[in-house]
Amino acid sequence: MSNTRFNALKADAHWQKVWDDAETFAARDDSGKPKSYVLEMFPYPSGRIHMGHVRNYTMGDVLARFRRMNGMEVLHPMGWDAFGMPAENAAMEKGVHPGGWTRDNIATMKAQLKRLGFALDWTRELATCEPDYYGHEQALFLKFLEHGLVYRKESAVNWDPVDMTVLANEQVIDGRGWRSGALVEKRKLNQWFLKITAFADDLLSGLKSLEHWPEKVRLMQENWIGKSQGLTFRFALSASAGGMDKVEVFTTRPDTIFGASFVAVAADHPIAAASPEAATFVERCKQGGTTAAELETQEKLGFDTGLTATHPFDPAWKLPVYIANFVLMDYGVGAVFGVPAHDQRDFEFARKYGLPIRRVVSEGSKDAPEFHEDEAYSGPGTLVNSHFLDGMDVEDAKREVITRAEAGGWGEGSTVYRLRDWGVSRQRYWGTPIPIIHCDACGVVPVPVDQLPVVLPEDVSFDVPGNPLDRHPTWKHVACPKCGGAAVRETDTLDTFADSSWYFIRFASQPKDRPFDKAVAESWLPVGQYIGGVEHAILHLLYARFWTQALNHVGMIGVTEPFTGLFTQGMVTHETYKSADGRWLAPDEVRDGIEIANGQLITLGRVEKMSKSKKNTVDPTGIVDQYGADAVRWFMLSDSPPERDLPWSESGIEGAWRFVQRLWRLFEGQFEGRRAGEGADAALDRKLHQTIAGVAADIEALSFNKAVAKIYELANAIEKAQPSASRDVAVRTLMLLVAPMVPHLAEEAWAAAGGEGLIADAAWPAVDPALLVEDEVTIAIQVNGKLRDTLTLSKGQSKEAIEAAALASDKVIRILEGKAPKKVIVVPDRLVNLVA
Ligand code: ANZ
Ligand code: ZN
Repeated sequence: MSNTRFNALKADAHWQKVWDDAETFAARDDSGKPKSYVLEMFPYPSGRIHMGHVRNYTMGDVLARFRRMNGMEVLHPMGWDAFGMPAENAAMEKGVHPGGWTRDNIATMKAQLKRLGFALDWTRELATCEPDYYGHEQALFLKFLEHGLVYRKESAVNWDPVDMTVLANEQVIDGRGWRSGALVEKRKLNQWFLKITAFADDLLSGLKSLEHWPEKVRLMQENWIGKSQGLTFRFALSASAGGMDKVEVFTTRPDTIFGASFVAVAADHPIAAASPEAATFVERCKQGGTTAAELETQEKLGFDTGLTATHPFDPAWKLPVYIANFVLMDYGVGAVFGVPAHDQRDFEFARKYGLPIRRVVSEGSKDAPEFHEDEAYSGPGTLVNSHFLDGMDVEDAKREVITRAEAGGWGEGSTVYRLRDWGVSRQRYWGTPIPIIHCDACGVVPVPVDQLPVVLPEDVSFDVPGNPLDRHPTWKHVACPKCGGAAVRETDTLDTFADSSWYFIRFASQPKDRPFDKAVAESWLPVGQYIGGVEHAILHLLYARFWTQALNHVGMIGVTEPFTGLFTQGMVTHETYKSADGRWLAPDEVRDGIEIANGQLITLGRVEKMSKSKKNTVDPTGIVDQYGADAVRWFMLSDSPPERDLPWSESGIEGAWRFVQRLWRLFEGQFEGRRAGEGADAALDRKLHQTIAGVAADIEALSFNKAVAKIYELANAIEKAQPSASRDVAVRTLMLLVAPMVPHLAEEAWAAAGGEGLIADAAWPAVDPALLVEDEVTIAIQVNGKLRDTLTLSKGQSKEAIEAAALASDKVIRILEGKAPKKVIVVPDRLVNLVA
């Protein structure tokens, strides 16, 4: 048998061209086959593909190819999340145009993806930065506006006075702009909002139906939505303040009402604004952080307004009213009553300002109360010191107080959410223009749908900070669509999360004249398997779910959940290296613990996610050129469970390459003109069918590493087997089993073996269920009732054969000291008991 080497470079190029020319992976809307939608999160075109992409797309690819082989019409598309800040940063730093920079990157990355042989439907490729995508997004925005799901509101933003732009919270580091380093100011700007809060309950209850989502992601979304049920009620004030003679508060613990010792309002509450003496304190509060986490850790500070609030159940009981830095204006109603004994924040506050700590929930019984001395207790228990609530448990007491408040007309049961409406305005050039015109006479006027898309002007400059749309000489000046008078365009663009909130629908259906066709989109949706990084667990996945619910609400689509299956894959990691003088070194600057350039010893750092900052990245393209696409794909699937991190290693990729070559040598035996084996090999038949079934189940479960392990085992079994007709079948079947993973090798072998058509189009091998049954049994050998040895025998052996095998056991011979047993009891297929 000749041993040729599999020439991956040649095979990769050849088969990629064949698939491309034949549009093998173009999904047909009307094939009549059952449909399957497999999607990986589309990439941001940052420049080059990284190993994380390779791993993500390989996983989706295996599933897509597998489902095609199982007779499904598979939609497996690819596109580009192409708007965003990095393009503008490149424009500022390198003087290139964001559009040119982005489109160049797309071209590079597309070539890199093609080089990996992914079974993608390139006929549906889209880039969110092109008017034929974002124009339809503008239409959807207007549709939402028409249905009251979009509104405009003045709201505070982080303003970078040097870059003259609004910053996202993540872009503010220690109070300074992440790029400019300038002290960030709070500014009030008119901003557009999408009413995601209108869907808070639907987004929450929808999570229950998402059984094929990781539990952890569902929990993260649940917490983000943050539903709280309680009571909103009003305290009468001793004097009116800020035009109010009452202060409204929200509580989730109405049961603790008799433990109250103060009322507190947020620094930007109207009551706080009404007190001139509080101005300095209020100013100070505003400088502190405002995120929930920051508020949790900050020192609790308050300002006594001198006002008092009357307890709703006791007119003689007056509570001091404070302004406090731990009360948020945009949660609940921006005011609370404090119960130091049962809320940790209130506890710290009370300690600082000498307020009473009244314990009203006991962990013990009513008569033998048990309390915590040095901290607040927020768990369940029995009500004490609480008049008509005494003896009730917490839940009953909550209900009782709500009932009395509603009966008395001073409060009502209510639900609040942590979720805020989605502010989508960005003072940026490289995004979807918000299709609105501002007219002095008519106010806010939507751009008429027949005038869409509102196209971004190309002639912009980035030599001065700020939004180039704002200072463009002509772009923003338009005639008002209503009155024809001089008007200006909205110069804000949409948050790029809007672009990724519906791209999966556009993939499914892309008519020219509207965002998508309802029936066609519904024939593909929801995405059955979505694969991406866990970093998108909240924002992207929540926005996409909201957008789908909103489209459903306005009658544009029948589905309510976009992704029924979600998988979050682990990261690709690599060792880190540091030079003797503390510089990060790239893997190719190091050999055998030595920095190649200067021969000095390096220090080995931790294994971490591949990142440019630590220089521990490996560029996929170089590796693919060296080992071929299949070896890279195989390595991505083999070593780690897909949800765990995959440590990249030279030895790992080499091992994958060797296995690809080993498969080739196995396959060669089947190439045309080779002599066929004869006769059956029952054990190999069984192994083969168990592998077919096992690999199929593993791929469906995305347990690729397990599928790989089973393929290794089968390859071993085939290599050990004698020539036979069974062996020939096993080798040909193995080509099919590995086709989703190493498709170039599989095509090459299939063609050389005279297989019909493309292996990509071939059917997944059928399983003979009879061969799945295990036919070996383990039989226990006992001597005087004690387990001494076990036998592995084929099923259904005669009593005599089992007895003979048991007596031949070395262990048994030793224990019986060569003598014959007095008695032998055989339970076929189960056990042998020897009585000595
Ligand atoms: C009295 C009370 C007693 C409270 C007690 C808690 C424990 P979650 O579960 O997160 O919704 N709260 C209400 N509005 C607030 C605001 N704008 N800023 C800061 N805190 C606010 O929390 C609800 C609880 O957080 C409410 O119930 C209120 O304090 C506080 F033993 O009322 B509670
Ligand atoms: Zn007008």
